Amino acid sequence: MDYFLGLDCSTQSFSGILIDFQEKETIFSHSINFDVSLPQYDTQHGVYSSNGGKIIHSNPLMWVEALELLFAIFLQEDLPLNEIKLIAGSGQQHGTVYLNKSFEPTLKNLNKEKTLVSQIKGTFSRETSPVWMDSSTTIECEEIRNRLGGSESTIQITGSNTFERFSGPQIRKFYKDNYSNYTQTSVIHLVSSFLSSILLGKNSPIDHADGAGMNLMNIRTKEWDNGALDSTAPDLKEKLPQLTNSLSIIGKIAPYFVDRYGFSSETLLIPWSGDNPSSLIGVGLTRKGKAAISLGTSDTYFTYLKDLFVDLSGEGHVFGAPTGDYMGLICYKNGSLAREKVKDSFNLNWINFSNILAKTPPGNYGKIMLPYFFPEIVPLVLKPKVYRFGFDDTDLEGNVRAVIEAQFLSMKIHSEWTQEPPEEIYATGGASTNLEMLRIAANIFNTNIRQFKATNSAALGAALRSAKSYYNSKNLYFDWTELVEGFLNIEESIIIHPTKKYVLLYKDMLPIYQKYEDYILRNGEDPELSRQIFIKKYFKN
Ligand code: XUL
Repeated sequence: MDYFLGLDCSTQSFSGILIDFQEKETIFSHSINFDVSLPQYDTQHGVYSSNGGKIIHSNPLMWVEALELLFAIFLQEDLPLNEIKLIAGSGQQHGTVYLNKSFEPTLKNLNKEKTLVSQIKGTFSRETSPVWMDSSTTIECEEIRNRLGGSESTIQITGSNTFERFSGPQIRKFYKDNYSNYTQTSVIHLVSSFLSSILLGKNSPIDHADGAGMNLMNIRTKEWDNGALDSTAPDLKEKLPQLTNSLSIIGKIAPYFVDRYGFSSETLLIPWSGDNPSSLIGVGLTRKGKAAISLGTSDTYFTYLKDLFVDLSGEGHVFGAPTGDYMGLICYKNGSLAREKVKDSFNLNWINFSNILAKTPPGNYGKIMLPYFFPEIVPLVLKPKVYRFGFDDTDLEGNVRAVIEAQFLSMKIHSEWTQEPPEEIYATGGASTNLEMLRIAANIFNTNIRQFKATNSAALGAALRSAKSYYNSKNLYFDWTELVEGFLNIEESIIIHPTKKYVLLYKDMLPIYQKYEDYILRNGEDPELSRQIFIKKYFKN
């Protein structure tokens, strides 16, 4: 039996999907919500927020405890763990974990009678981990960018401009603020490579896909870039794991998991990757012409890129793709948490929320929102504030529609750099179950949106990467598309088509929305007149 396990440690939960490759089916899937199942860590939405939402950390021990909980559930469910051929995982991107010199020896000598958490808790040189929602490193971004010769050369070297949440600026801040703890750090892992190390029983490499989200890897050579390392912090190379291909087998599962949970000692491992690169596989973006929107804690828009090209405007990122190629991505912090803010401020549930979307008109009577409930990545907004034009915060229907229209209008505007208008967009992530939201996206993008049954594409992507790597090692080279499609249940997916008259309406609304961004963020002209013309054209006759 060829079973493969995919794990995913995201912002708010830890998930696992076990697939049976021959039968092309998912035999078990489970998610552990951090706030609900591990309340002793006292997180809100999986994180700790301070300094007005600028500093956002999480707890690496909580992630490990979630892994232990999940494996305990596997045992209860009597899953055939000893039949699993290969395990892979993915993690929220950019977050960093700081470990002292006892980390690796501890992993090599784990006692199966004790929990992982109790054994590794003394191995951190920094108790908490800055995660992708953190935006406290603007100064460090500027310092690194200047040392690398400005934005354009930073983008050409690392695939992205410096971004507050990226690992390099975060590491630099730690080195500046906590020099003594920095010197006691013997290894800095990403969330992905940290968890990969736990399963491997020693330090795991970082895969090229997730490594690209650090401002430290050269996007062309896929090696650590000496200029970027030197611009970030001293002696950094010694503290970073190796980089490797996303599909390379890095070893076998540590004896601890064989003895405690009954995995086979022959279970192979490949490095964990980032959640977005893993989702790229999980939704089947393994060839040109398609894009995906992932609607989770972060909202992301991503495409598969056969060839490398970068966004010199500096808003987008190029990461590695687990296929060995590339992916283009933009990321929003005001994703599900912004939607939730609106929902909660009117005491709605998601059903009422959708019903309101269904009964309000596209264009929202010209009510426009810039939804910066939290600091935003694209466009860069460091001080959160919600701007409303033509309505206020007491207007229930106006707010519900405005937040969703704003999210997709912004996504359309800021994804233009990926150049290729997609033939179809695949939707994934928790909120992709909401058809009313997807209808708005279809009209704004003027593209069919395909909704799949499975929403955890990151964990599924990890399981599929496992299968691909395993069969490669047996000289059985499955085509990616063939491999993924078997699990996607394309025939059961739903397609949402754009409606021509609304496509035209949003075509008019898009430049107005863009002008509002310019007006608020770059001192542009007040677009009130254009908004009035839009209202007159669509709502006053
Ligand atoms: C991508 C990003 C987020 C995280 C969390 O650049 O920051 O999507 O990966 O999911």
